[in-house]
Amino acid sequence: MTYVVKPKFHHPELPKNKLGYTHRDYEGKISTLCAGCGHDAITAAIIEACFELSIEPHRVAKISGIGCSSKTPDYFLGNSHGFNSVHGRMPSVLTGANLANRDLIYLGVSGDGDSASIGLGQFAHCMRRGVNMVYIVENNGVYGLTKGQFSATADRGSKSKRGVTNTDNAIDMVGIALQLGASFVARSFSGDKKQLVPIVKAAIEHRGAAFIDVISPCVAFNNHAGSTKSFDYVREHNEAVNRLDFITGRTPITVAYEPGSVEVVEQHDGSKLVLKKVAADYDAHDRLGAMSFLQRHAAIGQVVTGLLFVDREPEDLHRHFNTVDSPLNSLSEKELCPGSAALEKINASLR
Ligand SMILES: Cc1ncc(C[n+]2csc(CCOP(=O)(O)OP(=O)(O)O)c2C)c(N)n1
Ligand code: SF4
Ligand SMILES: [Mg+2]
Repeated sequence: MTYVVKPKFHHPELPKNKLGYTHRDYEGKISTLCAGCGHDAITAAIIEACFELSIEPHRVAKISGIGCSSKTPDYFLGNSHGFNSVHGRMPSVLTGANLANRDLIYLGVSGDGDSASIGLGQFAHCMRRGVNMVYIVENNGVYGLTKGQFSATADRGSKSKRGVTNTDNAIDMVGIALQLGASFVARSFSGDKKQLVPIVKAAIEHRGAAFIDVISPCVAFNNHAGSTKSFDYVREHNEAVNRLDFITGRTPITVAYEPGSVEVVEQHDGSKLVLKKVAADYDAHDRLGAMSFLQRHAAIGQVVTGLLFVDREPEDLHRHFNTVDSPLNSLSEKELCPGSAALEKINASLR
């Protein structure tokens, strides 16, 4: 409950990361979500990922829209920057902040209602522009906050809690992200922390638009038989294509992996993704292959999870715009406004 204040004291022996911080330093307020909500498990995964990466909390900006999912940034990274924006508008607010200050880690948190309906256009444009961010959709197939109406990601033929059948086709946000050029695309499940934590870590280190669709059951409105976003359904139909380990640039790979079943993908900053293939024929660098793999499995009711696509040479909006290396908020007035002679030169070049 909001009026319950988290105790400040903690066990003196809590494990510490490289910065000397404990998990408590990455937590936020006490969650007000329903007990058992999948979104709380995603919060825990984000806390774990940031703790393990030894991220300085003041280097993170968490931005969300409206919904139970969009409330969650209040429950993690209490010492980071945060902005709870308007329904469906997280991507444009985040894009603006990112253009002004490229030095922060941008964490966009949204829901399936927030991003697949009112915010669908915003989602599409920030993916196609390659905004350097982690875009997490906490996907429960319903509008949880407004009492469980079907969202646009609800599967056709799935049933509401009251037994009404959804007759609309579902929007697959992973499919759209792939089509729009996102350079890191993954799907996971809030009930699979082992898979979700390394995916979040890898997405944070990725320099480009990283999209993660996390199936996150709504225990109040969409966890019954007939739902395809329930804990039982996802556990029974989960088809993982790979398992991911994430290794930062400085850490040598010491574990011996069986050749053939593992691929090491090096990112720009030297960090490494260790992809353990589960589906032998799956290639996480084949955008078109990923799209048809997804569709074939969706047609037989399977939920494909894992790192579905990663671009070895990602680009981002700053590179496309050829912006200066320094964040705009650190430039002086003279640099931002170079004077009438410079303006005259630009105008002359356009005549
Ligand atoms: C402009 C606007 N339209 C409608 C609403 C009502 N509304 C609040 S949250 C929400 C949907 C939330 O669904 P989702 O993004 O899936 O989040 P969840 O609660 O399921 O996590 C809606 C329609 C609103 N707040 N603002
Ligand atoms: S209504 Fe659903 S989505 Fe919202 S907090 Fe409760 S279980 Fe979670
Ligand atoms: Mg939802």
